[in-house]
Amino acid sequence: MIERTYTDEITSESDGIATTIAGHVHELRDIGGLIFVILRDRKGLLQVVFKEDDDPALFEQATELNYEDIVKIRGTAAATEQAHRGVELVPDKLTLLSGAHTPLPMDVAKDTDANLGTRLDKRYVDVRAPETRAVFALRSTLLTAMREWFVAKDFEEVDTPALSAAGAEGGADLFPVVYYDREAFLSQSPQLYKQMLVAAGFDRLFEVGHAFRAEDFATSRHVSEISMFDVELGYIESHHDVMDVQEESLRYTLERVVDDAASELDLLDVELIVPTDDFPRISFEEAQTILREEYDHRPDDQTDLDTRGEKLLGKYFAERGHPAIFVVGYPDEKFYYRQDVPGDAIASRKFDLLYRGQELSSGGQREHDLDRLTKTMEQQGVDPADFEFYLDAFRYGVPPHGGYGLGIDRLVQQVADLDNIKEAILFPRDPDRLTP
Ligand code: AMO
Repeated sequence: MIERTYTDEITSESDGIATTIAGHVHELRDIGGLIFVILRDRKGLLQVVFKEDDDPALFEQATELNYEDIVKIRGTAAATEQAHRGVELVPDKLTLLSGAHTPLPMDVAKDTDANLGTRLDKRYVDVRAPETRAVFALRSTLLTAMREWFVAKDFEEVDTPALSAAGAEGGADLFPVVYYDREAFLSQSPQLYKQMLVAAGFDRLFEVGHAFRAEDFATSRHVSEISMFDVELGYIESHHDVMDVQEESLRYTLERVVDDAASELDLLDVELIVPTDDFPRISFEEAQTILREEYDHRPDDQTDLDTRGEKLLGKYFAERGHPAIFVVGYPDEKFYYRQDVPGDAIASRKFDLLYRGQELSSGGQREHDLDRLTKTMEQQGVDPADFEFYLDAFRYGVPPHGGYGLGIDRLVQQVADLDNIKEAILFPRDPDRLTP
């Protein structure tokens, strides 16, 4: 390894210490006889000042530098009030490790000025910008925290296949792939496998994986490849047990982000409010009543909330101190949710979590009775024969169970307050984008 110190370890208290730093030339200012280089590494920025009078040969070398060149600089730390962080480096050796072509596709120091298309085309340059990099540091903190909650609560992490014989979420949105001599599909969701694993005795499980949706969309909250945090648990009494898990894990995750990603939130200029009260759990009918009576909004689809409806509900509950709510009991749900349960006042035990006016997850109690499951499939025009590999698991004993799938990209979008979900993904996929 090249021996070096990260810039964040060099502070005004490092005054007089000889050190070597390495990274990109973030900013470059030549003011005649003096060249200021701001070097950027993974941890931050540090100013380096080349003075012609002190070392003409080294100064000459610095005049050749370009933005984003990768350099190694040896020098001595000097405390100074002139520099942004109260310290700078007085260099004595400069090594160019790799040159950057000019012109650059965007100004990295002010990357958000470029349009999103250009930014995504040149993502490896775009993520160099500290504000963009902060999104991914925050994302990593968030995922680590969420995983930690589940591990601490005795959930097991599992891996289910990305290649499957049938889609769990509906036929039209599948990506077909050639699988030897037959057709297979990229997984839309680990749904069926989560349930088969509960049947197998994994009664507290989670999976962090990718799901693929061949949806034709042009929105700021959809992508074709999603990162999903999936959860399933057995021996539940109702969907409320599942909502409890989701509520506690999300609250913990957000608290950890506030503590552990404070500098990233600061850089992104976000004040993250963690919901402290219980998340309201309102029925689908109550949601529709609020939309109708408060906002005169009547979604066309009587079985779902539309984007505007979700936004309005988000506004309504935010004004009452609740950034997160559950909407429970959607009608006409997918075959794997329990629906029309005798005694229930709601149409199904399916819920969505809305956070700041956007759907973050779907979940619920599952149908674990084989006869009812098969009947619902038939009613919905789904051929049980295509799902025999799944249905067979229900013949050998399945405890009552439920779970949810949370869109990680949407959560990061909301937490980092990004306009477009693609900003929350390193290399997003959409109908027009398969590279880089
Ligand atoms: P659902 O299809 O609602 O449920 O997906 C769960 C969550 O995944 C996210 N999501 C998406 N994010 C970005 N782009 C998309 N195209 C996209 N599609 C979905 C959303 C959504 O809430 N099997 C069920 C979950 C379960 O019941 O356990 C499922 O996949 O945040």
